Amino acid sequence: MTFQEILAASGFAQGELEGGAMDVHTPVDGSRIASLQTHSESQVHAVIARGREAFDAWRKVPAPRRGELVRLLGAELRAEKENLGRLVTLECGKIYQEGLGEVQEMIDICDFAVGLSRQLYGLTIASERPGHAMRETWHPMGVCGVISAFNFPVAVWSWNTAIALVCGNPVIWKPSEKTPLTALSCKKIFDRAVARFGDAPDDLLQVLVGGREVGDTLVSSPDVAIVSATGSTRMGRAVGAKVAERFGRCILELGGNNAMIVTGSADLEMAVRAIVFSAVGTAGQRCTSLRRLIVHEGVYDALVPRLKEAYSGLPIGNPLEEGVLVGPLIDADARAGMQTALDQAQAAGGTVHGGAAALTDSYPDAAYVAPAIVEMPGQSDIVKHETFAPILYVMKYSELEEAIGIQNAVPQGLSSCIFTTDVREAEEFLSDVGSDCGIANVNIGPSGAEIGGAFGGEKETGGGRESGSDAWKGYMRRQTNTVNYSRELPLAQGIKFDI
Ligand code: UN1
Repeated sequence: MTFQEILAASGFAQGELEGGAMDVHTPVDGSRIASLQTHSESQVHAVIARGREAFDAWRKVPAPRRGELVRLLGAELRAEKENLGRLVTLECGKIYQEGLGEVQEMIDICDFAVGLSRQLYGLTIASERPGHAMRETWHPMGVCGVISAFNFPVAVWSWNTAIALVCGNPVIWKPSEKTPLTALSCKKIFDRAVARFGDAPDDLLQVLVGGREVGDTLVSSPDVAIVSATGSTRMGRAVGAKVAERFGRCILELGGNNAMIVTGSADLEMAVRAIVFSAVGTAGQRCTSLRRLIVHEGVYDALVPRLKEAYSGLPIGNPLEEGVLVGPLIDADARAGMQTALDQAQAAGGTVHGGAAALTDSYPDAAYVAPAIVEMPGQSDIVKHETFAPILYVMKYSELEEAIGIQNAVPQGLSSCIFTTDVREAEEFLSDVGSDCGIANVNIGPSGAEIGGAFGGEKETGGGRESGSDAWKGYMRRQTNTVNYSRELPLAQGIKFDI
């Protein structure tokens, strides 16, 4: 399919994506595929005001009925899986299989949220006073602002949106300026679900197009009760401070610097497959990508040559083509950042394998690279830094405690894993003295998490949790209720206060 055909299949009319000041390029070949109009500051304020009105209506709709809208969104996504998956590939450059996987993740979270819409359970609590009942209840919060990154342009939005909607909150979405088209496509899909639903209030989902200024206006508004932001630590630091200043609620999913420990007892065959998928999948541009490999000295010489061999045969190319496993980086800046990191690693004593620019003749305006393996003498500064590119730093260890120490000695705390067949090693890694990350896996790479678990991490990753488990509580207001059904008025703590 041509780029135009991919856009047309997603329902974009001729001319719909032209005439604005914000150019959108496809990383596939670097060409311009759209020029969009951006929202002005006053337009953003108007959007927020409409979001507030939508909230006033939506919170009155019973949660299971709100779930019905999300069920319809899931149905529309099922019908649109191939088209949206292909558009994801066109706009962010991940291979088509991963584009499809991303849409599947959206479908899965819709299913999860539909069930959740009947399970927003509170608690009953034993009161210390006779004739009293205590409980904890959950209520809609208000408008939920979602800021998403280019690398998961639609799935992360859907985790937030499916849950926010069943919790009674409308959503205002500010996608990355690198991937607004997938957002506009999701809006069309969402509008179809709304039409089938029948009586939803207007403006349950609004999309903002623009750069940082648009995001700033959104996060600074006291009418945006929740800001869920995914992206770099730098972005999160700015957003978190703005939201904290007005005591808003933030859900932050920021940088990761994810490690795998391969112990002496590991199944190396499995480890190789997991390493390659986690380190080069999505061209190393997942928050959960594997960036650090900590290998027991006893298996280092058996593992690393196998990895180099696997890397040497990786099909790099147009992500729309079948059989390709490594697509392009998002843009030239990303490729330059990768090269700088490799230079720094080399200066710190690292031995670099791969990492060169690729396909420069066929795609001179795109940013393809060969994934790199870098053998490091230790965890130098550059290894502690998240470079959003397919660089795998490899280090050696001798004792598990030391390996866990290396794994934890970075500012980020998103995902981690251990490959071992020894239950003691596995349990230690998952224990209180093990991995300090939000996600810790055994015999599975750090990426590709299922939506059923809570997703997010500690330290500079921001501490937020999205998607499954009880992450929904981040989208609701908790209320403690005490009801006196007696004819007395006993005070708590036994206080006497007779008048
Ligand atoms: C991200 O990169 O921001 O676990 C999200 C994974 C995906 C989500 C990644 N399910 O790799």
